[in-house]
Amino acid sequence: MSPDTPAMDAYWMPFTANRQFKKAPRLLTRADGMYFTDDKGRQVLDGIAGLWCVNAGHNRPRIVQAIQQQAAELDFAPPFQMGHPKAFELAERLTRIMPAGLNKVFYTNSGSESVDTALKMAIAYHRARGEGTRTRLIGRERGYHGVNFGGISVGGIVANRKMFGTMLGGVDHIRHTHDPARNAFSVGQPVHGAEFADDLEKLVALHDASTIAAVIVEPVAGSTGVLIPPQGYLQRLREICDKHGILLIFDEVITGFGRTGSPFAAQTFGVTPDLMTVAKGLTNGCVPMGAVFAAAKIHDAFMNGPEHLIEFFHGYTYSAHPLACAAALGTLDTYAEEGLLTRAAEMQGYFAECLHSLRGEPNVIDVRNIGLVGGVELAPIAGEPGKRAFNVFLDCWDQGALIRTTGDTIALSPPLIIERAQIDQLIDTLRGALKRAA
Ligand code: PXG
Ligand code: PLP
Repeated sequence: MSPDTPAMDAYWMPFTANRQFKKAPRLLTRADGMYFTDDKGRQVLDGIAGLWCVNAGHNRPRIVQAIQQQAAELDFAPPFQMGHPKAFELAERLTRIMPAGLNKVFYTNSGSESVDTALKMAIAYHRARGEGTRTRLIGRERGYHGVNFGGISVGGIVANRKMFGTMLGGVDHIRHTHDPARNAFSVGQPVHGAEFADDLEKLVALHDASTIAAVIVEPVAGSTGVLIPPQGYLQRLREICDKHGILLIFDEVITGFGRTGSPFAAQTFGVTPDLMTVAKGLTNGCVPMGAVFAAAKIHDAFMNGPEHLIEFFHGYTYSAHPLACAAALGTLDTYAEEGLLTRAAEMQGYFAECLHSLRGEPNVIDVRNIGLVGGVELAPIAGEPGKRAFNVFLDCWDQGALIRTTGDTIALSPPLIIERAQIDQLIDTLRGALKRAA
């Protein structure tokens, strides 16, 4: 540890092996473009866009300037019963890139808050229309919807749920779509598995549609190992929801803002939800911000009653924070100027070719990809799940590349500005680490 290493006792780190980390800290001190710099001055290639959020790369001038100017001009404005111009400007700008059919924006500060907001909107929407029995929420196994109580209730990650008691009542889950026996090493969307969506029909038969408010899924499950939707799956989910009056929520916290080759995965897959949650890439990760995009019919259902009364009893102190709005506007400018919201579609062929060249390396049992997202699943070390992938992560860090692991799957999601030579560097580093982890 260098003499400049700070004291580390007080900071209880999130989703971190605290004791292991503090014995051998990995500290980042600067970032620019595709690279971090660590506390020893090493350059580390960012293979995961920070944490799936820095889609335009680091230290982008328009975003930096926007934040600096905003801090000196209007540092805070109360969001309840008050407004500021950039909050409205940003919402209008967002409607230009959203899937047709969605045109209302509610601001939050994170993906987790977006999820809980969307779940509350769904339940309250049905009640506002006189269908107050529709309170049940349906999630999916292996879903990740953040860490608040609503999100872990509909989520499907055992470790994120088992410590926290009973969570929300009235929640059920459909099966996940991961089917390596039929789909291993699929390039892009797997062929098999549209029928997994029929689980929703089973839950309708069990609970009755009149009790179900909404279904929430990630179009591509990110945190649980990059699970790509089988061809026709999302379409079928949409059809079943329409048939039974159930709202469909897409959690696009990871897939939003260009990750899959279109501004949103809804556009990539040609399926429009009723509500969409976003965060991360909305501000390029520079200032915390999230949002829920809603169809007009949902918003409009609340616009009843006396006009001086609040229509939706929900909001955060920092909803539409001026710094976040400024950062988001600078981010949208950067995305537009550089064509980043569709750049993954241009790069995905080369990325897929390089990624799938890892097939045949030691312990690689599946490779999955869409846009600029990649998953490489490894056979676990017997009796030590997650350890092999974690060893690969530590090795890549030593070799100057930041990757992410979840269980024994390695996830890649580089900034959308990545060039071919950097894709080569990322995959070569990973290949070396895989060979050493054999
Ligand atoms: N929904 C989805 C689909 C996400 O991926 C959240 C909600 C929650 O967002 P916040 O901003 O509250 O963290 C996420 C976040 C990983 C990883 O390692 C992924 C996320 C967060 C932390 C780690 O894959 N996604
Ligand atoms: N707890 C207390 C005591 C509060 O007064 C507030 C907000 O006023 C909150 C929690 C919620 O904080 P936030 O609006 O930042 O989510």
